[in-house]
Amino acid sequence: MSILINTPPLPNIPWEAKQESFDKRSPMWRYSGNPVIPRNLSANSNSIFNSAVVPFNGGFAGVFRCDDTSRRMNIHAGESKDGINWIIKDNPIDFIKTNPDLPDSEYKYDPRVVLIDGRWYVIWCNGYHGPCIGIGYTDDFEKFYMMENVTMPFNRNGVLFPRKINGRYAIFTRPSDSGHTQFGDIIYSESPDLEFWGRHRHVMSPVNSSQSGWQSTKIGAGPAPIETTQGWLMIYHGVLTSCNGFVYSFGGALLDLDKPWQVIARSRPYFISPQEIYECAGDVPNVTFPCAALVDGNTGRIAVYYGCADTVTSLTFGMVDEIVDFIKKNPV
Ligand code: BMA
Repeated sequence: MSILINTPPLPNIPWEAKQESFDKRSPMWRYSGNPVIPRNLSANSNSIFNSAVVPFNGGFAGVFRCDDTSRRMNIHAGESKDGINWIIKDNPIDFIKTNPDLPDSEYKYDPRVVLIDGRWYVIWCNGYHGPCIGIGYTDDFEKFYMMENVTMPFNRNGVLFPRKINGRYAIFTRPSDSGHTQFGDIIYSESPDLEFWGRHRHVMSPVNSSQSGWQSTKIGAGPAPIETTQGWLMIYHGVLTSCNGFVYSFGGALLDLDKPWQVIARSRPYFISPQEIYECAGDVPNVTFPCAALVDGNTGRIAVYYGCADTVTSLTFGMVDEIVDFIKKNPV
């Protein structure tokens, strides 16, 4: 029995056992075959990173951030039998508007995908007079429908919860500015219908660098929160400002199940920071950016997909009970 709640079994989760040599200062270890998605996997891609993967039809499906060789940002559908070898469509998703008045999207990036009540919802950072949070859905990963933007500009890192909380849909966002924002807190909001959002609650701010430098500039939610008996497990990225620019790492926090804006514990050390060559060298050096987690409800295995150096996509593994223990034993 794992500490997971409402999480179905996923016996074919991509997995590689922990090696003896693994770095015990983190509860997560990297896949030895990283990166799993190279930058040029689809016809015109300059880079494929910060992407979302879910179990689908006995295999896996996903929505991938592909910047093309004109350096335009867009999201593409993809499929895989094993979660490691992917086929990604050459063309971006052509969203069908659910309302003819919906404004066009100037660009799309950093998607997340979550199953709520039998439908797959896709959220992304949407270009509409600056970055804001876009949302749509699909039932088959073939046809995708776009809904009204969740937020006005400027906002990034929209992450939906996998179920309603107290009868309403729930989301994290990260209000920002139009540039390479120097600040960023995680905010929680609720909606009765996925269109009108309110009841905004502050969740977490960056931490003073004397306590936890990796998350001292800004933070943003990553994969959809994972429900456990110990609270929602939120894996999130944190940013440090160095003399060479931003450094993106990730760690985790536990949040109250009924009031997810209440933080139970938050990790002081990171889980993963840019250390491997594919995390340190690329279009934007020193970025590890998680957007999706596969979870096996039976064993408690977790596989996190994360973008590396804004160029390729990699996998890292952990056990839910060890991750939760690590957060509780090493809090900020
Ligand atoms: C953020 C987003 C991410 C990116 C990160 C590092 O603002 O654009 O997509 O991974 O910067 O460049």
